[in-house]
Amino acid sequence: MMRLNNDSMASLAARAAGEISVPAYRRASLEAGIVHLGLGAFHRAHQAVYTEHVLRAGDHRWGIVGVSLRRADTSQALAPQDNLYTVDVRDGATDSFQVIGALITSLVAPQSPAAVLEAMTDPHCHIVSLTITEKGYCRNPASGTLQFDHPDIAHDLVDAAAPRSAIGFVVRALAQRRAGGLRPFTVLSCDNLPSNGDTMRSLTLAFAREVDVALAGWIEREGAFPNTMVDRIVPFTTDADRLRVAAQLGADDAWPVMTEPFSQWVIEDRFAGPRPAWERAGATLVDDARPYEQAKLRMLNGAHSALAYLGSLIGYDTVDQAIAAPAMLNFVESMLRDEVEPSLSRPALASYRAELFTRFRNAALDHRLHQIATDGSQKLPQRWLESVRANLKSGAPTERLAFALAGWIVYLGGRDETGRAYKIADPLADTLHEAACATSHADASAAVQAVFAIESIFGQDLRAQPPFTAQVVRHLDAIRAQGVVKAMDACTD
Ligand code: NAI
Ligand code: CS2
Repeated sequence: MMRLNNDSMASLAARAAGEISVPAYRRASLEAGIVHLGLGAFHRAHQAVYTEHVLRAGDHRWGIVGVSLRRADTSQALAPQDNLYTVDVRDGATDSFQVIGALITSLVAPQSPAAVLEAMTDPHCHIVSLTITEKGYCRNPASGTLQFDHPDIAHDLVDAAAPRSAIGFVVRALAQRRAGGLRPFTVLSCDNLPSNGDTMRSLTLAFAREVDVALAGWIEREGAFPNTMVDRIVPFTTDADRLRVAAQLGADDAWPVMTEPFSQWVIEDRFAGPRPAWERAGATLVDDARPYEQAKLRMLNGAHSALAYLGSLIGYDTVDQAIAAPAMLNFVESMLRDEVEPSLSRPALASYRAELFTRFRNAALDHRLHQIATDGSQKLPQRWLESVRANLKSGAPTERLAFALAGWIVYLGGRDETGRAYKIADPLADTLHEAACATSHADASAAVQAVFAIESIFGQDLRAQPPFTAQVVRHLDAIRAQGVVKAMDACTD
């Protein structure tokens, strides 16, 4: 079978007779207006799709230079196909396919850090966006401060010319732009972090102050780090997805991405320079994205994490399987309604909640619970613990959030209720496993104490909330004694 690339695209378009949407603009005319760090599935199915719309409408300033900060696999897959790839949108009944032309180059930072810096310091580059996962920010998840002892940060402070971390690249490129008389680019975090722009700004400034105080002052005055709320479920791509896309395309695509029809992007409209008219592609430009972003992190992602840990323990593999279980649906619905929504200010929360459940039921996504369960130490502070803190302050209930935490502690044991073992994927995996399992099963309170003592997740305040920790202990005992479903039913009654 032929390979997707610039040459094969025209014949694909003719063959598919309008069923596959392909770029009709001249890709060679694109300027490299955006450098994107973290060329994973999400960027390619979300921000790149909005940008593709802008390019197809005729504004060719916004070609994307994609950068992998870790592995060469994405670049190796995409380079032989001229960086074209397919987005397969599944609504559960049908698929629709779009070939994206926005990605003009894919670089691998460890192979060529100088090429990445060159792209970031090009006068055409106005935006550096990021989807580097929560752990890519090298921050303490509880306090939000930069981990100066993180190996990548420690490296970049010494060897600034060949950075490893996203923050090292951003600060080095901004220093070079300042030295060259260029304006700063806008830094656009698109990760699931609380106040992702403000967070990136404070980490960047903390790093820059160590390098050059005058540089930090310039970034503070001239730089822009808008907050964003990003939402589209994008599971990792499997070989079955590749076969399905090839069958439709009539050509091999080594790394297509698949996603749901829903897509939302709320962006604070404060850029340091020009930006694409993403609003024409459906993005919402606002003054303050935080109400949207808080609701999304605590509701969608909070529910996802509860489904991931509790569902995995029961033995489910995917989100749609877990949400089909009446006990799970009932639990997650009441968790959102009674314990998450009271502290949120986004409009129309009840309809937002209903829409989430429809999205979770999309079985065509085959969204693996294991993917969501990854990196809990980096995710849970913003997904669950912020709701817990708000409720402890306001007097709203915390029973289900405590139950979810107890479920996570059981999950950290590494074995589900059917006896199946799984791997805990988390930068703190060993510490977490040890804390959750160091004590005998009879002593749930020692396990809760040990887990809550991990300050980078829980801070210092939550372990000093005896009524709340007692709830977690009680649920941990109940799950261990009765299993998740029975304990959950008792908790939801
Ligand atoms: P992915 O696994 O396809 O890609 C992750 C990317 O992050 C890769 O480019 C990888 O090299 C990079 N990365 C991983 N660890 C890193 C580190 N320590 N430092 C720097 N870069 C690192 O994942 P995907 O689906 O692209 O998701 C990435 C992020 O996008 C998520 O963590 C989340 O913050 C955000 N997001 C994802 C959504 C999804 O449904 N997949 C939806 C909304 C946001
Ligand atoms: C998920 C998210 O992997 C996870 O942790 O909760 O990536 C989720 O799919 C997205 O945030 C949806 O927008």
